Amino acid sequence: MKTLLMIKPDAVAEGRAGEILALVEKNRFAIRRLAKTQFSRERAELFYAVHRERPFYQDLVAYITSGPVVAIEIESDDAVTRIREFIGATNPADARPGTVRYMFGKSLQNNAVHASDAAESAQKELEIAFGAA
Ligand code: 3AN
Repeated sequence: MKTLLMIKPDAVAEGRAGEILALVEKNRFAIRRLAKTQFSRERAELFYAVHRERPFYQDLVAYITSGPVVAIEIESDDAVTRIREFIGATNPADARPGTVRYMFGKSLQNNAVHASDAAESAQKELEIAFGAA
């Protein structure tokens, strides 16, 4: 099974991508594709479409388009669950020590990384992040 792990703009801008990739490798997740890319507003709106009605939607779109992201396609058994355990809780303040968001997240919005929350969203998000084949 495949999933998308994505390093968000502020973590990329602060030069944290290498450290986060090193953790991915240390945890023996197989990296199938890797791309540094900047989301257009259209891609961001598609990517976060499930949050369209939430009050933080516009901020989220502005944030994710604010600079390049690093998209990582991960393949493993149970990839969605295992990667979400690896990154930790959405709010870094609630994330367990050792998780990516505990180490690199700064706030609920600036939480360093994104990971797909289900197999179906993983498929859709991989297409948006890497562009349709
Ligand atoms: P996750 O990224 O852990 O799947 P979601 O899908 O609930 O979390 O939220 C998507 C993104 O929206 C989060 N990564 C976070 O950056 C942002 N977010 C979620 N809830 C809030 C909130 N209450 N205020 C601001 N940003 C939020």
